[in-house]
Amino acid sequence: VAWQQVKEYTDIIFEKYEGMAKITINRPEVRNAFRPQTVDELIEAFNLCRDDQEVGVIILTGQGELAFCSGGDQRVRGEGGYVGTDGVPRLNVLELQKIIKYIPKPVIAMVAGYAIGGGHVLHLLCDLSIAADNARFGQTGPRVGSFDAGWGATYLARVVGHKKAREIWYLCRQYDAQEALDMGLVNKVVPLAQLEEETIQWAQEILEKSPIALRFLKAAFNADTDGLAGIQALAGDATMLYYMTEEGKEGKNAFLEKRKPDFSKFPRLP
Ligand code: 2NE
Repeated sequence: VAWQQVKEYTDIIFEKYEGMAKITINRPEVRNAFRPQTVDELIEAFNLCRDDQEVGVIILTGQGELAFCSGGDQRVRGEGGYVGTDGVPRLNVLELQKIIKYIPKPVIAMVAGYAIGGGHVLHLLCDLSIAADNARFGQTGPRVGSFDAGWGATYLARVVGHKKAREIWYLCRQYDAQEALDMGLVNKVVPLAQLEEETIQWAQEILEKSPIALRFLKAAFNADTDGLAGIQALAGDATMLYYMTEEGKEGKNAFLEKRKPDFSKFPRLP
């Protein structure tokens, strides 16, 4: 695939090709750990994908074969968060998590090597995960003085069950690709050399499907886990769809034309 760069960044690579966007964390020297700048760039790229009507599927990955992402860069972890060039400690990866979960387009994690700590949570929050046979998964928080008691714990329990999620967090072990597949943490395991080809195949199959159907399904899956915040997003999608109907337009047109709306011609379906 002839990926084309969308915009130049320091810590990530952002490319597009025929409806697919590929966002690559590009810090292989630290196993693709993220610092505040990395997260800012990822957030911007995801927001660009959200607004870009050509993009139907986003692939999130890490540069090289050794890691998808090893979580927060421990070298810039200060008091109260990860410290960027502005000197302010932040946990802005939580904002990134929200965008991955709420962008109304499927996000596929393409995982080679380690998906560890906060990097494991990123793959977890992607809609789908395709793993190379060298992938390794795990949380490290309680070992390195950190934890993600948000989606990193609770959504993990939804995906793999409570017993397994507690094991993953309490023991901080690593799990290979086959173990991850067995516990429902990834969708497919392929030889490393076929990872991108397989991921693109999944992306292309998704691109053939109805964007609004996919959008509502993603919103429904989120509404199931995210309470009123999830319902808000689902309801926003319903409103978007309603605005596209003649019935929705009649209300707006009547207001602008200073007349009573005539909804009589619209059916009251069973
Ligand atoms: C990822 C892992 C298992 C890889 O092991 P290995 O043996 O393949 O590589 P090595 O030698 O450990 O790492 C290569 C270089 O990358 C750096 C290392 O320090 C090393 O640097 P040099 O010695 O060559 O200079 N590196 C790797 N991960 C890094 C990191 N996260 N920050 C800074 N430098 C890193 C192994 O490296 C590992 O276990 N890494 C640490 C994983 C980890 O604990 N991540 C943080 C979890 S907490 C978190 O992410 C978080 C959260 O809990 C809540 C909110 C937000 C974030």
